[in-house]
Amino acid sequence: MSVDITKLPILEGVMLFLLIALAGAFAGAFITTSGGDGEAVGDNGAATETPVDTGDSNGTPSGGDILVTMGDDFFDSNDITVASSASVTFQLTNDGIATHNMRVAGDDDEYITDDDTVSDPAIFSGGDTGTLVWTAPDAAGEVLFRCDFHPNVMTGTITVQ
Ligand SMILES: [Cu+2]
Repeated sequence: MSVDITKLPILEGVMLFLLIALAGAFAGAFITTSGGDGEAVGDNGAATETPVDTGDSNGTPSGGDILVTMGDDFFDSNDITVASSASVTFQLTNDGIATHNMRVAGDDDEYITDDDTVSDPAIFSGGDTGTLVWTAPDAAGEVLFRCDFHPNVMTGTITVQ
């Protein structure tokens, strides 16, 4: 059932041409729109992947080694972010002259209680290195840490997400 456009009157031929052009434009617009939607979904997908990738490449949120340097009297990283349930080994260095350590509070947000995690060694002289092996809670939240020798000024927060 083909239509021979040459046999149609001019007006009908023009109308048919316009109709086809219009249909094509509509289809094109539709494809562009759905393409845009697809792109948006792709962007969303990328957006959700990006923080995870960033985290993984930083080695921070999902666990592993996190370098923390202690100075007189501060932690160079006092705002640390990790993923929930992450197994973290803080690699500690005392770059200062004073004595320092690192103590992570437990669920009670209190220090010198049974659920604390303390660095090994518990006392760092100037230049000493050590570790603190710690597992992030399963729930998101904030965990406090400090140096026992400078508990008021040498503090930090681990954000669990
Ligand atoms: Cu200290």
